[in-house]
Amino acid sequence: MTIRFQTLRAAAATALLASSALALGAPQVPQDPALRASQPERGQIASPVVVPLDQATLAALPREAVRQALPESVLHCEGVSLLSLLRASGAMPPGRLPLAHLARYVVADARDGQRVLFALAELDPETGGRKVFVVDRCDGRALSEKDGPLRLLVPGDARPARALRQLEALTVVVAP
Ligand SMILES: Nc1nc2c(c(=O)[nH]1)N[C@H]1C(S)=C(S)[C@@H](COP(=O)(O)O)O[C@H]1N2
Ligand SMILES: [Mo]
Repeated sequence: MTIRFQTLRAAAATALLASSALALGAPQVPQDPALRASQPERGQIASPVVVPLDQATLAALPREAVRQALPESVLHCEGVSLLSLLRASGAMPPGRLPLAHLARYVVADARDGQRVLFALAELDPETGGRKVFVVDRCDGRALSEKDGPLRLLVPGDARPARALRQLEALTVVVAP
């Protein structure tokens, strides 16, 4: 009886210590994997992935017409969707975006040093549905050196701050 009582008392003390440690520590996170925004194996996804921007890659993708309002003008351009480019180059898987990719984003670099980014979830048609384009022609002619030769367009952005001129590189990474 004594041993049993002491065992119970020890167990109760351990439980009390454990619960106070939890109370002091980080908030408890649900352990159901289905509730996780990203999966533990996300480290297995290649990062960084450099997205090709060469002429042959772009020429193989469907071309679309894009209208972009800018502070002082409206551009009528043509180019390819960023989604099709990311999928064609293997940087984004086809179909429903796996949960592990919700922590990934594409960084765009311009020659003038300006950088912008888009979460893959933002681009995914089933999630954010944001349409982004890589264009090479506007208003009937190839883009100038000041604006191109490639430019991003994001017609749905309220402020066209991500309509990146002088696009030089696209890189997909997992958030650190
Ligand atoms: N490379 C680069 N792209 C850029 C910017 C920039 O500073 N550098 N400014 C952005 C902002 S804030 C706006 S409003 C638009 C303006 O486009 P425009 O210069 O063709 O009128 O370009 C966007 N793209
Ligand atoms: Mo701007």
